[in-house]
Amino acid sequence: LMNDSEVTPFSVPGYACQRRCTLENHNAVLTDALSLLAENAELSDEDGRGVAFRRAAAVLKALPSAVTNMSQLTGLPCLGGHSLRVIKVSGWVSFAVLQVLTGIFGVGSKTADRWIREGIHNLQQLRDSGQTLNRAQQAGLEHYDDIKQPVSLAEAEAIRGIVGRAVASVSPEAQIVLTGGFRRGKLTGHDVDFLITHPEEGSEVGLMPKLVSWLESRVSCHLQNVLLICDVIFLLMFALFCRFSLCCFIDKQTRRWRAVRVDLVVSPISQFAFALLGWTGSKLFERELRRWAGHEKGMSLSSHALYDNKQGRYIRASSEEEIFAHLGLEFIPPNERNA
Ligand code: DCP
Ligand code: MG
Repeated sequence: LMNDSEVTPFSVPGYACQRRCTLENHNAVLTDALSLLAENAELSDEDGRGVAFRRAAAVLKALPSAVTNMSQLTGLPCLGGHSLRVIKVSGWVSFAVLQVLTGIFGVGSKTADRWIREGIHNLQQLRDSGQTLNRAQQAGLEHYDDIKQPVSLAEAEAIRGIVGRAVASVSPEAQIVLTGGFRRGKLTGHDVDFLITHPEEGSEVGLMPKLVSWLESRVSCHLQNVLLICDVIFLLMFALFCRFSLCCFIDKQTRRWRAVRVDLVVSPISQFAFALLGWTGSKLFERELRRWAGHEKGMSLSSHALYDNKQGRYIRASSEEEIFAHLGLEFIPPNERNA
């Protein structure tokens, strides 16, 4: 980057939830580096530093063109010394190892840390180590390459068909929405996120276990007998690993089984708008919405509710638009929440 006093500095509002940020990124080289540093900080449990890097990356992502000159960044929010300086990265070896181990579904940084200290530095060493793995970790290790591979929009839609069918058979009136990155217009994702609700408050109770057992019972039939739905040969198994993370095995035309992460969230209709807003992301956009709500409005926002701290009461909303209005923010549609 050159220094040139002729250049007009960029101007960007302080909160990501005040900005419109599409998937078009003119500063990918810079934001990739910052994201990597953020990930590094998060893996070493330095959340504060991680957030600082992510905020800085989000500011750069919102710029209308590539940064050509350091002086354009003068006065921009969230770009502290850490982010502006070229950062000497030490400990990349252990970072790379951590990335591999925490990349296993069901393995967090604590577990990975323990394994590294026990001399486990790769998947083969883990397989050979005789470590006791829980069900999620076993599947994560077995399907490591599949789960690492991005999910395409076509796959997400095929899975929507499967899960939609399952939802309809356990609760005909229940509704299912694709959330997460795909709702923001992304063409690939690391998983597929769904939000499920029922128009009658209370009828969503017990839906998740019913859904899971429906899927699991189907799965055992499929083991004997491959089933064709919508031209997609799909589903070897569905297994509930943690609260709502599933792993499903589908095939595209390749006739190959494929593991994909699926996140299912069930929400009562009274909380649906909050859940929809909360699960659509991006993660930074969500964090910034909550920061805005707290610091600027004296409110607490979660994916369940909005609470007015001063008045001491919950504020109802039945759409995302209403929530933005309560927060005194201009409505930003999902495809412009890619902070
Ligand atoms: N979310 C959040 N905070 C978390 C986890 C999730 O705010 N700790 C919200 C914002 C995310 C959404 O849920 O955008 C879905 O989580 P994902 O991790 O699946 O994120 P994306 O769907 O945005 O990314 P990807 O496309 O990689 O799946
Ligand atoms: Mg997702």
